[in-house]
Amino acid sequence: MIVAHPEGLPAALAAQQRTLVMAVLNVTPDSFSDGGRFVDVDVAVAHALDQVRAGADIVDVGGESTRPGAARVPVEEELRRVLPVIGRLARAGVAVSIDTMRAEVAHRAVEAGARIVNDVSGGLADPQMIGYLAGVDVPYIAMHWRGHSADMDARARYADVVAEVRGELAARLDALEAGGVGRRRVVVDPGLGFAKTGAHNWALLGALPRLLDLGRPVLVGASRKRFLGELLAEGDVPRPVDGRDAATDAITALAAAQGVWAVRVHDVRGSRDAIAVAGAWRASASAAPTRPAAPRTPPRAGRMEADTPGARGGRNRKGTGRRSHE
Ligand code: PMM
Repeated sequence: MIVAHPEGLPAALAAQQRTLVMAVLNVTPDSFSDGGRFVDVDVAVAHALDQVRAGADIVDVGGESTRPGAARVPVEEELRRVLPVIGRLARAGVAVSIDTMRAEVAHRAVEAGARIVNDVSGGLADPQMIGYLAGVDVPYIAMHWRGHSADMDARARYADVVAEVRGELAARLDALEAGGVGRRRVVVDPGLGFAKTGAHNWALLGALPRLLDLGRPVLVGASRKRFLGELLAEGDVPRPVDGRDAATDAITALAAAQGVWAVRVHDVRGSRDAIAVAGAWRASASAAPTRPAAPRTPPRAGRMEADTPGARGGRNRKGTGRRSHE
């Protein structure tokens, strides 16, 4: 079951009953996976429209790379990169989110037509962000974050990564609420790869239900990230970025099956297919016939397989003549 959509989402998205797909559009010269490809406005807009045709629900436009070690860009440069692209996409009817840590960029992007603010710092990088958000009604994605890219790898220290990330996200929800940003508008995100090692990322993915029970929609951004390159490495050589989409799609399917609100991905079609598979799987699981009644004679002691569903069906076939699909 999908956790409710955040308040303030465009109606066409709020009507969807499935996990949403947010397409990545980095208009940066240096992002790890698509850096430099979309710095030209026409190329960026054409790519975003392709992503929408492939099934993207949201296009996430970012003008500042957050790859580990990246330096910050001046605000004027970030604005120069994102505003023309957002304006064109918004006029074309695309639901745009602005991927920024800066209140001023969020403000100008929303004025230009962005409908969602995606802040990888969860409001920690810019003291003006919460005040800005309190005055508008757009949904806000608050990602788990411990510091800027330049030194975030040094902050990847946890005694219990799931408990700490969960607790730090809960603290952001409280801070946002105290600043006038109601939690019903907020989506939370574990921030895979941000002050996290591969092991931390896997621990968080394995504990999605604990993040979902914060009571807020959850967004997962695993697409093409380093931990997938490490998972698929041959020897010491990580799988290159362009060979990580199938693994990303697998994460989308598993995350969608658990009810995440959205995935942020580069390969939109693969994730839409994965979401369709997860949806069909869940629907068939919930529509499965109820189990036949338990056998009257208790199973003989010492037969471990008597507790498996297959063994139960076998006994029923023998005992009642009923088959499981009847
Ligand atoms: N990851 C990146 C950038 N923005 N936003 C959210 N909400 N969650 C993420 O995991 C996230 C993000 C970095 O990846 P990229 O370089 O492919 O954009």
